[in-house]
Amino acid sequence: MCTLNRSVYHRFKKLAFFLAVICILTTNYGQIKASEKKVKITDARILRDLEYIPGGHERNRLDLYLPKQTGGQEKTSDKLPLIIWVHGGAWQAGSKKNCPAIRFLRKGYAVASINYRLSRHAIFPAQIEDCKAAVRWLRANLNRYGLDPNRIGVWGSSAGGHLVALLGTTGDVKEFDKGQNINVSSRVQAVCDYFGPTDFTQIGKFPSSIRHDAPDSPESKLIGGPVQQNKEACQRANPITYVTKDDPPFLIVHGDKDNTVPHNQSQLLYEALKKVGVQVKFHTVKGAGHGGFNSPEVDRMVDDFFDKQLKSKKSTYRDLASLYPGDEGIERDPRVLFVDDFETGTVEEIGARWGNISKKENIKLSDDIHSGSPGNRSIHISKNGHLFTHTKGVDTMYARFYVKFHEKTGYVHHFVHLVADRTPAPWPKGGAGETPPGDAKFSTGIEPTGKWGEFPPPGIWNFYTYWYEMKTKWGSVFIGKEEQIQPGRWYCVEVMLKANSSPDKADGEQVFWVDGELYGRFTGFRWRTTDKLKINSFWLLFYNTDQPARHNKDPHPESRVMEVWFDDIVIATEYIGPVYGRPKGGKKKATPSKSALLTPGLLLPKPGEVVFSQSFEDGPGNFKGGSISNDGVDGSKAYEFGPKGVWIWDTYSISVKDSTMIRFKLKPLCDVPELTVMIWSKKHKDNCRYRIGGFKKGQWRDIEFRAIEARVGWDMKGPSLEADILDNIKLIFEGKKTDKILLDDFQIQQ
Ligand SMILES: [Ca+2]
Repeated sequence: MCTLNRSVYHRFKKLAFFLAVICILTTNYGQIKASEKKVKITDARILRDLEYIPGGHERNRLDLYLPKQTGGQEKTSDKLPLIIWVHGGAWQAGSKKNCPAIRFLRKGYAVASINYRLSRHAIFPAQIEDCKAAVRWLRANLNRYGLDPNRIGVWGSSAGGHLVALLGTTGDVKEFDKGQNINVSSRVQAVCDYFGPTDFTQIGKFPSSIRHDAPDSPESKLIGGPVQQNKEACQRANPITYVTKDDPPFLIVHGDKDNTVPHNQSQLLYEALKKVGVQVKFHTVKGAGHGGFNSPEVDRMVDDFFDKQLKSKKSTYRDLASLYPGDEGIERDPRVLFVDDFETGTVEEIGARWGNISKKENIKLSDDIHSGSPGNRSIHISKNGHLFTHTKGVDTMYARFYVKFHEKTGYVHHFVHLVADRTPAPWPKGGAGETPPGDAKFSTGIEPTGKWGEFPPPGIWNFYTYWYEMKTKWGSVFIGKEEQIQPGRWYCVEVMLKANSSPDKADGEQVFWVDGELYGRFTGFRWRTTDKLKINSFWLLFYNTDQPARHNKDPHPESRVMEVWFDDIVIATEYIGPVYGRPKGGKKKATPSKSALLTPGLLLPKPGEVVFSQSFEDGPGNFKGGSISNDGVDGSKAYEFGPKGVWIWDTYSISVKDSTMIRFKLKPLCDVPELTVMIWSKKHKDNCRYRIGGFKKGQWRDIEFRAIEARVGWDMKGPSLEADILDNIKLIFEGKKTDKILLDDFQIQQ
């Protein structure tokens, strides 16, 4: 009974297969339906119609299938391999829609399925140019999807088999790389070729249902003329032409009864690859025609092939640094935001390119370098000092620095910080003991801590973090692996700070590594309430007081030497890794970066037009509360006011944007500890305040602040003036009736 059923089933299967072959033949080896069998997609994120040539032909699109668990792999060893499916259809038809490779999603691969221009859109080499453009685009964008740029396999059937074979053998050929991402490699690491044509000049010599030598054959249409009269074009389109021993491993599968693309086409490719020593397996499916193998054995062979070549392979690409031996040229990588190796310039010049330096007198260049250093110098800070800089604002920032503490180091008060600041200033802002507003600021410091005396100086690494949801007003501490930092030894320290993806999601993270080893990962942060707040500041800080010695009950604080060395700083949007290998030319010099604040419009919006101004030359205008004075800037007129203040109402009406700036000059004629700017908020039905300190009696001072920095509430943590209407302003201060301040050159910029 069982045997009978099975035999009926087999006969039915054979019949079905036969019918399928007939169908295929009638469409001129078009749709390889039988091999492109439908696979159910579960648990995948599907990104459809991604333009791999932005603004290119409508066929230059691909679908990307990502297993749900991808994303957030910051080290490349965690990243997934990718299989790219190239459809068949005689270069005349077919679509990325039916993609048999999606079965690999379950096995922990990502899958892409591409369209390319058909022969009616453009003749060869348009098709291979498109395939290569797709590989380059994918490779350039893999990181953001958590994929490994060094483990890309390709699989295609029939015309797609021809194109994947070409991708495999032309990895070292430049002529088909055209257009965008041109510096990105189009090499692939494994090729599975399902019965693709190869040598068009020989394809007509074997039995086939197609007259391949005819002027309207698929091959003739592809190369733009009858194959036998265009042998050179055939050679150019033949994967065998480009076979070299550095080609990636191949798996070739072909039915011995293929009546469309003769089996011999694969035989020729196999022999050429084998001859030069390329790793190749040629599997002939007995009795099978043009695809439709429907064989678990063949499926398993393909699975094993990709598993062996991609999945089980340790990627040679470890991290960003491994692409640039000795960090040479790393500053030119588009993922890199800032570098300094301290090989160039004086301390003064270094401070100038960073944008801000403090206690210059405590900072000097040193010839003490770490063992992997590709350079000759590091920077040395004693007691206190900092370098502070800005990068383009990003949602995820990685920072790497090398650091060494003095052998006799004590406990350190504050150390290196990453900061997100909505209204960046050239100098680091204070804020200790203040909870920052969720739309204005968050920061994390990677710092050594003695953990209340448990560890000798400088202690162990921990994060010291400020954000709007922190529990205490003095910030929060996150301790990772409790590994004593050895004084007098160089370390590679790396930090990652990742903003939450949207205001309601608590998916922010912070991670740190020491010498490439993960030491601490902390997740679940809602760092910010608006995605306008970006991570944009890096603070190389060495700040010391006697407080940590007390907290850690240091018995010998007087014997401590507070000195530190830093080197090889790289800030990027991807995991960087320790310096890898040596530069080609021995020692190298990076072109150091400069602060993003020094490039107008890169970090701060370019100032718009001045929409209101008053310099008091023709009287007070609508300013009230004071009187005209002749002691203005450069002998001009000014406006003098007392503690009751100066105000202007209903004279202008300006909507508050990120770029809206308020500027004026003040000269106190008395001692004024602090002045408050008050702006009535229509949105919040309350006053917004902005406080200014640091005045010197008798000295003019330029005040400039972004209007959104004014905040409801005296503690400055309330909502900002964003999207409010600015139509009034009042300046007040505390003092005696006779105390006076001069105001001049008042301006508002949109
Ligand atoms: Ca250096």
